[in-house]
Amino acid sequence: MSDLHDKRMMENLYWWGIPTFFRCPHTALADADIGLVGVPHSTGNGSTERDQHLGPRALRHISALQRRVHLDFELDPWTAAKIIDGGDVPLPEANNNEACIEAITRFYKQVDNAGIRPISVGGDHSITGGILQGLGQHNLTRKEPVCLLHMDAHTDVFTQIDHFLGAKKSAAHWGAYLSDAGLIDPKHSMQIGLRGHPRTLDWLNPSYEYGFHVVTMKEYRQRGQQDVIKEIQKTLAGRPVYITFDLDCLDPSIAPGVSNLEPAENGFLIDEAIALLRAVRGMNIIGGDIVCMMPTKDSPNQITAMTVAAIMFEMICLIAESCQKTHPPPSL
Ligand SMILES: [Mn+2]
Repeated sequence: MSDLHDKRMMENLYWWGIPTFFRCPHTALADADIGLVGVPHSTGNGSTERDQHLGPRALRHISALQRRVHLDFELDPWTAAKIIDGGDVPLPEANNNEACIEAITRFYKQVDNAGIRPISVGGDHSITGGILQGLGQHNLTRKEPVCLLHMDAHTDVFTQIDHFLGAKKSAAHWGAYLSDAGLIDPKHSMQIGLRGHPRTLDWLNPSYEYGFHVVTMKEYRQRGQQDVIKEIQKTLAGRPVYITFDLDCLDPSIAPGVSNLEPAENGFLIDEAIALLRAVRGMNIIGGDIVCMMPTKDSPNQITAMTVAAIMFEMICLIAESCQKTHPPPSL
């Protein structure tokens, strides 16, 4: 039995050793291709329980299970790219959403200056506002606005109300204020998986008015996966892509530990979600996030946290594969 085999075996035991994201080294934000970051923030959406700040800890606990190689891409991401656990965004004013969003922005400006592509775990969906205030039109995007692959049961483009339970840059507002600031380009962004019964009949109007490419869950079922993948590729190709994945786009049966569940209509199953993510394979993906995990509502076997790890592994591989092409491994 080789030492390498023993090392790989041990690294996959989630209950062994010190828990970092996917067993990656916890280092300063420098000299890395990909930084895995926790954003333990939950004051941007208080409409259900407020435990979303516990998401990063839950993922660190379980993610060693997914420190794997990618069979379909024939890729070992851990050698193809330098990947670190960049720690958690410090949020000393955790109960003040507006202060947290600006703290998140300051943190991601450092990430951007270091040239590190971040993959983040929330936290509620308001974190995407802070992250993209830090990344939009800067270094990684080469001063262009970011184009979104946004998977979600909800639009997050509220314009009719100026705060959500007191939070202004809230989990419901980020899509609108980032568009207003020119940090994202809605006309080259996709919103996919919107479903359920909303509070008002005009709920999709702001998304259409901003020009987002909207694919509701009903439209996805009618059109079929391949047709939607083609639209993603046509809309995002050649642009700086950011993936934001709200776990409520998934069916509650595979992700029960999530805030704002939508039980009235089937969500994506894991193969469907992963196929949509792979639509941006080979593109310039500057980063991504996974939001709205609610660890206190997870099942005892932590299926939601394991699903989050699987989605994050997919994002890691999508970016690591491009790093490998930029810096091919030395031939032996
Ligand atoms: Mn959302």
